[in-house]
Amino acid sequence: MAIWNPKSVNLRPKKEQLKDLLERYDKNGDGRLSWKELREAFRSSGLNFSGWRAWQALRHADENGDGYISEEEMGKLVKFAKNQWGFTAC
Ligand SMILES: [Ca+2]
Ligand SMILES: [Ca+2]
Repeated sequence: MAIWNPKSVNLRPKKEQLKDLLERYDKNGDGRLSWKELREAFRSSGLNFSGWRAWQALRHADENGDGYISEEEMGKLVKFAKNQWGFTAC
């Protein structure tokens, strides 16, 4: 299932949707997305250069600089993906 659906760019992600997205890709269940998990998320959505994109998105959205995307930072991540690549999560 493609959840970074480019056809629904006008929709604004809701809090529950962000949480759902996080849980979907949080493979080790620590409640946050690592670069590896982010890379997998992009790759499974069919994006090229998923590793590079994951790094870009992480660097942009990781506000507290811990190297992970938390639930609070998901909004920024999704916004970044939308603005940069026209992808949206919902
Ligand atoms: Ca995780
Ligand atoms: Ca963070």
